[in-house]
Amino acid sequence: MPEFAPEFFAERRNQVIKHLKPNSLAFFPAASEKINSYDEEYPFRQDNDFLYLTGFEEPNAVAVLVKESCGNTKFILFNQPDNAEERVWNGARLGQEDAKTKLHVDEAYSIEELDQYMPKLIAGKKRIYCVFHNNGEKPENYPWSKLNSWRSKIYNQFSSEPTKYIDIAPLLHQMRLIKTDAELELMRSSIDTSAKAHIELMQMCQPGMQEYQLAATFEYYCKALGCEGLAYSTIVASGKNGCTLHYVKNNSTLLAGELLLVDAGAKLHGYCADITRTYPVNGKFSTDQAAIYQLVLNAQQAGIKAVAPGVKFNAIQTAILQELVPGLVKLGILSGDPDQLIADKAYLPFYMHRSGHWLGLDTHDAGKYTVNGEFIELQPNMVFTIEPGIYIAPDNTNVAEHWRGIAVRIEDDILVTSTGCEVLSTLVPKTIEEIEKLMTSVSINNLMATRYNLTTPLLDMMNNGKTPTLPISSKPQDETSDMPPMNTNGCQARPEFQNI
Ligand SMILES: [Mn+2]
Repeated sequence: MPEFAPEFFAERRNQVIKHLKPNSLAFFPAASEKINSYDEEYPFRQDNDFLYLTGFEEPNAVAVLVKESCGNTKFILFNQPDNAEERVWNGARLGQEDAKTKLHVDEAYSIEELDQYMPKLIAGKKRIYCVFHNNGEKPENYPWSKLNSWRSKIYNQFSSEPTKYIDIAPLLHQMRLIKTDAELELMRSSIDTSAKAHIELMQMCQPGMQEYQLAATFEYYCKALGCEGLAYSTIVASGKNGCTLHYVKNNSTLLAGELLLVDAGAKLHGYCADITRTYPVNGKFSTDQAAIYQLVLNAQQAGIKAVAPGVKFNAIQTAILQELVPGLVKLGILSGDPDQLIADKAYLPFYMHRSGHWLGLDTHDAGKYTVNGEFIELQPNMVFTIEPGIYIAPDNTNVAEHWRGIAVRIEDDILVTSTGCEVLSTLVPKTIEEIEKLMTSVSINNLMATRYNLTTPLLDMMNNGKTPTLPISSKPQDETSDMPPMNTNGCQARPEFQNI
């Protein structure tokens, strides 16, 4: 598995620097830590623009690229100092000395010196570049409030304000849109891992299981196979829950006769996968489910077929609609002339999102879809999803009752090649025949018992949806008798773990 070398990020910074005018400065803040509750933080997630240019995964940092009038350039990093107390509580930080060798930084300073040093760096510069969004940061942080405070210091001390503030996002995000070979290798790997985890879920899916059990298994597989975690909150939506596009409660019981929609992906070195499959809980599609499923699959295949360099992004949606809408008419879910129905957007109650999105460091990756009102053309090494769906709301009284509550989405990850495209997530079965074969060919008890080393009560629960009957002692125990004895220093001894 490739780890990115410091030269890799240096090359990206050089690409950015090439586009900066002389006598300018660009700065990129790291993400800050976010509080989950009280004093407990969410797992840290780096700002992706910062990560893309530095490969540095600590919070409280700012990367600065300077281009002098003479054309000389410098990469300056402000980052957290390493200190003994921090090491005890949170582990070692990179610090300033190691930043020079490990990140190829020209100059590194403590983040505590930022507000003192930045006005000096900015003073006399004609142009300041930064990303003009705050990426969920509080408005009192980056970039505007910080810039304003540095500007006021410049005004007081140097009286030479920069003349232009320029959004560098279009340049940076255009770079992120076209993947390098090293990035593609990581994406192939995170997509491959996600595909394997999807197959596991298809094999273990049984009536009576809980949606969250499948969600937990997906995450387990992603991590067990070497990814750092999930690209986004897993959606495991059974039955009508699939009609809620961003359903993440995952707390319903899987019922025989219903469909299950699983939208889930792993993340590897920050690179995301995003795959959706829909399949019958009991392994066999009903006639109605099969009709809707086949229609979505045909639409997805039409969308994939439309992909080639030079084709505009919206050609995919057009191809999808030209398959989906006539199909909905044939099934009696829509009525009228298909072309007119497409023009009138009559499909919106059943298909209300676009064909897909860019994929990369973000699941909905950076990069524009239109320029000056025109959809952009596809280029080799772009990666995106194609994910048509049909969602028939349970309360939609405009359609026959037997259709209501059916939700199907099929999503694959697509790489544009020089001649067409490659489906990167092709490993996960997608045709009705393949899915039914996979779901009915495995003995669930054997699979669960051997792969997860599960005990019989838990297997019973998973298979039957019943609460397991665990052995209990015949007489109530004295509450205090389970307490471990006190050590002489007054602390409780740690109880020994027991095998079950
Ligand atoms: Mn998606």
